[in-house]
Amino acid sequence: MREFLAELDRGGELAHVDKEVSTRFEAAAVASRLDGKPLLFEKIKEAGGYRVATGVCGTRALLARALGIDEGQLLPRILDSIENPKPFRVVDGAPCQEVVEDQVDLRKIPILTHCEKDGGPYVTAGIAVAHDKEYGYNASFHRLMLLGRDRVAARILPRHLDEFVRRGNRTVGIAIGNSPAFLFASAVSCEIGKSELEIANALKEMSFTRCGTNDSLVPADCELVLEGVVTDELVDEGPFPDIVNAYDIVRKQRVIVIKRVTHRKDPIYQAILPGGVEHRFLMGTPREATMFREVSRVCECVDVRLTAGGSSWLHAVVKIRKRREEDAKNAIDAAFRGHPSLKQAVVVDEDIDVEDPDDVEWAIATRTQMDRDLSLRPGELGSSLDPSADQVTRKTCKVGVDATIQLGAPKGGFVKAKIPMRDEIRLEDYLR
Ligand SMILES: [Mn+2]
Repeated sequence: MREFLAELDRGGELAHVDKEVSTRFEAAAVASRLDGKPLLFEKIKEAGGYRVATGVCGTRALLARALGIDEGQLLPRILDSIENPKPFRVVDGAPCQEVVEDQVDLRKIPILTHCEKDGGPYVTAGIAVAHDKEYGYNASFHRLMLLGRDRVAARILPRHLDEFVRRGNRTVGIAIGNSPAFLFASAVSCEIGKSELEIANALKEMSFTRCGTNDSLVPADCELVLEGVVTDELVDEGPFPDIVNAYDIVRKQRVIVIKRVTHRKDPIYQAILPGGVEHRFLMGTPREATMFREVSRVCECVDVRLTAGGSSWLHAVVKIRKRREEDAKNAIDAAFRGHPSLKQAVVVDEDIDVEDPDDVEWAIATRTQMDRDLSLRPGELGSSLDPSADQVTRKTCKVGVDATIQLGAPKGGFVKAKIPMRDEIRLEDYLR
């Protein structure tokens, strides 16, 4: 992360906050006002030794830059790293272990309190790495609610870390202050046994180091590591807002006891604003890639976007180059396969700008007849993060919209009228 921040700084793209800020609401308030912008808090009231970074990897442009590629190459590159993960190096003497603290006191770390009803201060950019003899190394994000000196409550969904713990692998290395490649790879959901560490290394070469109190690995160049043990003790976790920026329900979740903290000499704590641009980007973009893959299997997919209005999670726009009438309907089915939490899929032609909600709505307004182009799918399994879905069964009504031009229809009425010269003229030549 540090290397990338320095690169942004050289280009004048990192905003510095020199005024001393509190971890209680104030840092989150500033981060929220500058949502999506890389930001470094130089002075933290409650934790003198630390600086705090947010917005490190909140946009396609930032990730593409960190990976050294063009934005247009992003989805294919992500898919390639998932298909072809790359074995990584393990090194000793890592920067993240410059300082070793066996007397753990998590209250010395500037863990932010974000929103008014939050259950406590929350670690939002912590990535837990766990090991299993058969499945190898797994990395995943888990929000952590601070409980006290050496204890946090971790939201652990019934996915890979949960399975690892059930199989008796209780130790984790929780890495904080990570590079864009590791942040991004850790947000990818793929099959168990495929290592997010290797996906990260395929995105951008990196090395890992072994924890001191357990056999987990963490990125050698991260800022801060919490070495912990996942216990069977359950406590109330929450309230805390998730990606749709609405409060998630309070649940019984496991306590992780932290045995040792290691960090750099002048550590930078990393926070991801809940429900903010960076949270949505990291969580949503891997799903855009898996939708792109699934749609590409049934027709020619040009691009996929989860929309900002749909919290970069629930609504998608799929752009296709339509060759057969059934392409659009097949693309809708494929999009739902590629992202099971998806609630609404709109399929558009290649002339529509998927980044522009007005353009997408224009396609719906001028190219659909809803008795023909709308498909409702009631009673399907959706996202627990959608407050309107059944919160226990996750049952929801999904919707597909075919907003493509019908093949064989006279094209004239569907194409935007063009004004010649419009894009070539220099406005300075015309205005006083
Ligand atoms: Mn995994």
